[in-house]
Amino acid sequence: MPGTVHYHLQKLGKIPDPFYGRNELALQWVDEQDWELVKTIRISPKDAAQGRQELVFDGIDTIAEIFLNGKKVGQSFNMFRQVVVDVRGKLKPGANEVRVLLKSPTRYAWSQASKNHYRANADKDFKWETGESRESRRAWIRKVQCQFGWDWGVYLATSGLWRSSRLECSDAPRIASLQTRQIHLGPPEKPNRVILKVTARLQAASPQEGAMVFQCGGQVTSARTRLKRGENLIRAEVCLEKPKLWWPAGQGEQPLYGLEAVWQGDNGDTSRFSKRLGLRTLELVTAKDAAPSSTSGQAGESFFFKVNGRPVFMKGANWIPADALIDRCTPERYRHWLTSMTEAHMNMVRVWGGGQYELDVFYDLCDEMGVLVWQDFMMACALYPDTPEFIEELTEEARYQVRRLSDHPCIAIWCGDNEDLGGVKHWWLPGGAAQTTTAEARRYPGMYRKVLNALKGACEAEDPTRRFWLSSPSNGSFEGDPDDTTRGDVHYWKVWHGGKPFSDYLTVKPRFVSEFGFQSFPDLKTLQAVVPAKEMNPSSWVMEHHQRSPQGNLLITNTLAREMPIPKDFGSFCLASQINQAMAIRTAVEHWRRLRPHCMGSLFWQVNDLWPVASWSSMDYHGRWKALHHEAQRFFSPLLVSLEKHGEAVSVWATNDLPHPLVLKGRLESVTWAGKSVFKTGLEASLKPGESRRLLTVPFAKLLKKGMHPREILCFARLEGGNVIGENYTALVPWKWAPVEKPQVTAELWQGKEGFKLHVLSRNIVPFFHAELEGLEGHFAGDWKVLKPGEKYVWNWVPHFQKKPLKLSLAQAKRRLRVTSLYNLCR
Ligand code: BMA
Repeated sequence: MPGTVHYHLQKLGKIPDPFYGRNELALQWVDEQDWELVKTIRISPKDAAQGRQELVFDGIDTIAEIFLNGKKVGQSFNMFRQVVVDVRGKLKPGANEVRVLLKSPTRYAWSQASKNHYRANADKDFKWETGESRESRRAWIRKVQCQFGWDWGVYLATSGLWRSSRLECSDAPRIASLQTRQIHLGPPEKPNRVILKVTARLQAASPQEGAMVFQCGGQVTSARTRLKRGENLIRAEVCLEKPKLWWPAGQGEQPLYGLEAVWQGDNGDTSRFSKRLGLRTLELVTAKDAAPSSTSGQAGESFFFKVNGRPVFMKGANWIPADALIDRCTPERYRHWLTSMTEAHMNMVRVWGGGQYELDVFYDLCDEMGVLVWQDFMMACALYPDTPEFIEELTEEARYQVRRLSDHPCIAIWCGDNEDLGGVKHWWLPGGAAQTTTAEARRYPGMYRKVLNALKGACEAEDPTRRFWLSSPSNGSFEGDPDDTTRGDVHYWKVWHGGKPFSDYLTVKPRFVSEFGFQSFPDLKTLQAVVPAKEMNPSSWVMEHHQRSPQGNLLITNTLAREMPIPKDFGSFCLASQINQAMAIRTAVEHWRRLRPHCMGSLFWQVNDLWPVASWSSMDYHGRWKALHHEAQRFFSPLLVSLEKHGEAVSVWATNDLPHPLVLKGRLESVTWAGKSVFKTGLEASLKPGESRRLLTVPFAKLLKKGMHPREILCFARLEGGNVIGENYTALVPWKWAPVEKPQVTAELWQGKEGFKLHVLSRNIVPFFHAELEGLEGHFAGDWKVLKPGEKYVWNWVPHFQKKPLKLSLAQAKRRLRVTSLYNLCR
């Protein structure tokens, strides 16, 4: 430990890999058992005599009794809370036995549900494939909710110690938390000074005297204090002159300041706590529109984040737990995901409420890389109990998590839950699929309010610097429609779950989109590792197990037939589904970015997977980039050039997310598939920071030669200014009708100082050119591009998870080079 019982059983060879085939179903017994962890700790006579003796568990998963030398000393009901057990007087010099009895989470949830007199409605199926009740009990246990099955996830309800645990013996107090507030003085983008108001929370086992010393940015403040037994708050101020501000990725640097708090007891004992801070102001601006928005024609409320006084458009995606078995999430894997996000110009990630408050390494990396975090509290698609015990657990959890995380500059917002309000307002009305009774439906709004108000109260008390947002999606209040597009955040699912065409996205003009997504299959390699060869077909017995969205395969196949030529084999089908996914999300993001400042954020669903599965992710379980992640690198680029098709015309837009003005020149061109230029015109634009503007509209008639059909050409636009480049294209008909020709490409591998580079040049238009180095984990930066004839591209090879330099000659690498394109996937 830290870890899960499941993964330990797998490592010991007691159970097979739960991800392989349909193994998950045969492993359901694991979460129906109680498990026991035993450890012998040897302690010295000195430690056995210390004033403070505490067993500290940062996270017990989940229902547990804790025993020391055979006597029960503590318990746990919530995996999201720290458990501190006072064991003073119970330790003896020499061997001590610590035993943690982990109770079956599934049985606990079921017993709670039947013990109580009402149903907490929850979406998604409970052990759906084993044919057990469809009614979910997961809401009754404070545990990762998606471990009870989700529309992309396995049912593996783990047990274990999932964060670190330790025995602390000392005469010094425990520093339970250290929190700061910042007061910025001077211009918001360049303050002269930041005053840090620091609060340390000390837990002392006995009254004692000493000094508390705080250090930050070379400044030291200290105060003599007399501690009482129990909790003590010590406050101080540190003044930082000429502070260096922390910015989200793409807006500036991410300098971090170390803050250290040291208790120096007069008895000679010390304790310390250190963390890193980023100096920034952040505000969520929700202001009533003075007049109907010129974009939507409706008046509503803004919804945008202002960092250091500057409005920033949020670009990013939703994050789920990165592995169904958390112990397999190494820091290297976290680093890979976060680096991949910033490589795709993301500046925000939403830690979704059906998962977990992430491990420290996640937030540390977000701080370092400038990725803001939309942090949900861990409740999703369910109605949560309003029993006093449950509310008590939830508020304690919020206190602990907010104290733990609030100093991370990356955290932008606290949000109550995922889609629970939508459930109360829409899904769980009588007559719906949830079979809610009228009595239940009458009760639900009150229950929801009670739970959320308690959470809000705890959150706001612990962190007055951030907004508590009621639910995602919501308009910010209990009243009205949580899916209101004129205010608040929205989840837009009509294109996936509703089966509407991609163009439907263009009709939606929200203020901030925190979810919308489209599925695809992962890479064939990813599937081959968990699916036997004879099952390699999207709708086979095993493959359907690796597709959890009830309509998933139907929608992938239907929409492929709607947009794309039909792929020739299973591997090509997987890749074509990824192209289709990329096109769906590209349509939405480009549109919502064009709407800036009316719309100020677009986070797609979802960036990662927790096992190998067909899903909405842009990177698969192994961190392999799907076509969507490459496309994100283009559609999230700081200068977006985009082509909007409307009626029989195309408009060129430029959207500037950079913090400085741009003076741009370029051109719009239409080209035949064979590579002949048909129409060309110059483009010029000056853009203010944050400006998005339509530059030019050209009717089809001009883009085409007389007698030509729109399917015969593709339009390319490019704008350039200084070292900023934006480029893009649009087809005028669905890809399936485009007379794509056999690619005439040369793709040559070179070796530079920083590694391999692919030089790509084509004579005709090559849609979705894809290259890889077989057997190597990595990607070419620029991959899956629609190649413009005559244009030279240089794509760097970016290895994944590589610690040492690759020992591979150019000749060897060349033998591994594989290329394909839309044409090759279908013919
Ligand atoms: C969203 C999420 C998840 C779900 C996804 C895909 O609304 O919040 O609950 O996995 O849709 O259906």
